[in-house]
Parts: sequence; C-alpha cells; structure tokens
Amino acid sequence: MTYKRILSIQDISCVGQCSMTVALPILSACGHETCVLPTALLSTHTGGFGKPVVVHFDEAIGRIWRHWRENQITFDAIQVGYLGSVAAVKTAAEIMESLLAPGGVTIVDPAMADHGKLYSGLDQTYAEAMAWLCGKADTIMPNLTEAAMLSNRPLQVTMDEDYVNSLLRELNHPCVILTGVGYKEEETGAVLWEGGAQRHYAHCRIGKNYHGTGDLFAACFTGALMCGKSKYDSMRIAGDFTVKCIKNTEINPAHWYGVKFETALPDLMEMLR
Ligand code: PXL
Repeated sequence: MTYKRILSIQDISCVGQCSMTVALPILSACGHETCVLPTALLSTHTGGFGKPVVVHFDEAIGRIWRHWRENQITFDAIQVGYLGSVAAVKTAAEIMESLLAPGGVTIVDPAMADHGKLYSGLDQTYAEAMAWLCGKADTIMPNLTEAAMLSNRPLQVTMDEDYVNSLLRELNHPCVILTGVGYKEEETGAVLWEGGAQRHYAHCRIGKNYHGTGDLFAACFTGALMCGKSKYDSMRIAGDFTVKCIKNTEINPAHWYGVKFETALPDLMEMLR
C-alpha cells in the first residue's frame, strides 16, 4: 500500500467528537500522513451545548497555505468538512486549485445542515458558498438535507427512490455520495452516484441520530479510498464502521454529543486489510 498525504480542512471543535478530532485519528489509523488546516476553533460543536466560543482563523489560513505553496507541498487528497465562514470556503477553493498533487482527489462534505435546518450560526450566504465549493470538488458527500439545499428543493419527509433520483439529478454533479438514504423503517445507508448510475448500500438504522456521524463517515470514506478501495467499497466500509461506532455509543445514554469511535479503530484497520 502506498503512503498518501491527505489534507483535512475543517474546524476543531474542542469537545464533541466531530470534524477534525474525528478525521485526524481515522485518517492516521488508515495509514495516511494527515495534515490539518483548522479553519476555526470552537469550544464545542454547535449542536446542543448552547452558544460555543468561536475563533475563526480566516486570515491565518491564507498565510498558512501560501507558506505550503512556497515549499511545493502538495496533497494526494484534500478533504473538506465544516468550515464555519465564507472566507474559509474561498480559501478551501484556492487550496483545492493550487495544492492538489497530480492524480489527487478532492472530497467535499458540505457539513452545514441536517434534519431540514442549517446548523446554528450558519446562514444562506454560507450555504451558497458551500454549493459553489461543491461544484469544484471531485466527490461531494451531502446528507439529504444538504442535497435538498444544494439543489434548491424542499426536503421530502417520506423517502422514495423517485425523490432520491430527482435530488441526484438536480445536484448535477459527476460524483455524489448521498448519506442517510434508507427505503425501509429499519434501514439507512448511502447512495453512490457516478456517471449517471447509482448504487445503494443499506445497513441497519440504530437508535437516535448522533452528532458527528457524517464527519466519521467522510473520514472513513476518504481513508479507505486512499488505501486503494473502490468508491463503493469505501462507502460500504464507512457505513459499517459508523454502525459499529453507534453501537458502541448507544449503550451509554449519557454520551449524547458524539460517537465513541476510538475503541473501534482496530476494526476499521481490519476492514481495510
Ligand atoms: O458534525 C458537523 C459539525 C462540525 N463542526 C461543527 C458543528 C457540526 C455540527 O453541528 O457544529 C462546529
């Protein structure tokens, strides 16, 4: 297996098991050199601890990536998640255009909304900037709410294949991994849409929705893809690993704010063998 260099661009939520604190250990466990560009520092994620302390690094991240450019540093994959400001979205686009190694891939999880709503603190201008960034990515990884927003459609409550097909068509993107898609009560999963064809991978739906599962899924997908797995297999591994982590977590109801992925990392490494 070759050793890849990946850049993860997203926030650091100090507490909350999401974004960078999930991506860095997962990509490392997958065997990749993982470089980080934290776009903002938050005391917690924005999903349930009240108003977090937020420090944006909009100015610093511009200087940081230009320093990398002076040193001819490039990346085999650039993975983008929650960024937190329109300025950071623009910087992520510049980095994707300037620092991708030949043959490298860019993967954008728009990470801005769920359950029909934008995350607290994000607005329509941010959503439009994210839609623009998605247009520049090789692969995008929205959940259903984000896909509806990116394609200017209302979110449909009852899921059916016609709705998913129309969302995928209207996204008008060459490669989409649409998450949160299940056609039965007890299942959820993801759809890989590429070259106009789609494949669904369904797995069991357990418990309530946990914060950070999208970030976990995106990091596993990127890690597996960079190990040479196909996109479909990477999506399957990411789905199975996410289920494992949720199972680890649901036994402890006090752990509502994220998923316990750490003790499952050896299983992820096994899945990648
Ligand atoms: O998990 C996505 C995410 C990432 N970063 C921050 C968030 C969220 C979701 O709420 O608030 C800061």
